[in-house]
Amino acid sequence: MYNKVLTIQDISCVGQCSLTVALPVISACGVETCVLPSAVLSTHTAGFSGYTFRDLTDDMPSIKDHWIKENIKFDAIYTGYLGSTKQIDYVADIFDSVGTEGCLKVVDPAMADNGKLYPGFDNEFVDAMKGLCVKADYLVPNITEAAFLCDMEYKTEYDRAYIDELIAKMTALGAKNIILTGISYEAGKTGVVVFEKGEYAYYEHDFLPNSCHGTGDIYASAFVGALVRGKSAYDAAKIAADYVLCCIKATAEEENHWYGAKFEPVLGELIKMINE
Ligand code: PXL
Repeated sequence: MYNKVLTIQDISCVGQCSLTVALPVISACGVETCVLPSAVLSTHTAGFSGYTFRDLTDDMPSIKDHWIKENIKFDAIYTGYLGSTKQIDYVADIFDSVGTEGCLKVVDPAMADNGKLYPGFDNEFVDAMKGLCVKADYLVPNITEAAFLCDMEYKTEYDRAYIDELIAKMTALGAKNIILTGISYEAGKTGVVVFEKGEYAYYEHDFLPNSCHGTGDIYASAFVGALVRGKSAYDAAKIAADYVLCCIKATAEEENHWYGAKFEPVLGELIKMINE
């Protein structure tokens, strides 16, 4: 079946993240990818200074109304970095009004990493994001975002009990299925927790020391592409993790490529995994 995905996140003109990742990655999975830009920035906000920021919140209702008029519906909707708290409410409405019946909703609460919120985000935004998580079939946070959503301390060293508590709190918030990225129980290893229909599974892989910016977006995009192509959540989570590893290795070959991950030269690896 040929499915159509809508992804809602910003355009960082330069920076290998958000829409400049989601569009090519999901398309490479063989899935039609429609976009709703949440904001336009000259670069992403992690490491560049003086970037421009055009908030597109006020364009969203009329774009949605036009789609409704044209009877345009999406088989899946995947949200990433959103530009404002008000926008989160609009996105919740978009979920309800332009999704097909059974539309798959994936929310990456892209707002924080390494224990900190991204510039421009505050507790009000976090609270609004909690409301969007309830609407998601799959929530794809990293451990920092999970800690913010649960009002829990962010830890760099933890055990299974800490992760179970995060999952229990996100479930209590109303999250259905959770793909929790960057979970490391052992030095030199990291992995992904796949919590689906109340069952915990874990895919562990090598930890690569040269972590790159933008890998969360690559991960969530590949996960969505694989899921829409009919893979199980566990297989999609595994494919996305293996693809991110390929991207990080490709990036390590280049000196000074600090702002993003070189995902383009290894898109072929993703396509192979999707078609296996
Ligand atoms: O990769 C997440 C992301 C997306 N968009 C913008 C960002 C970031 C992370 O910093 O700044 C604008």
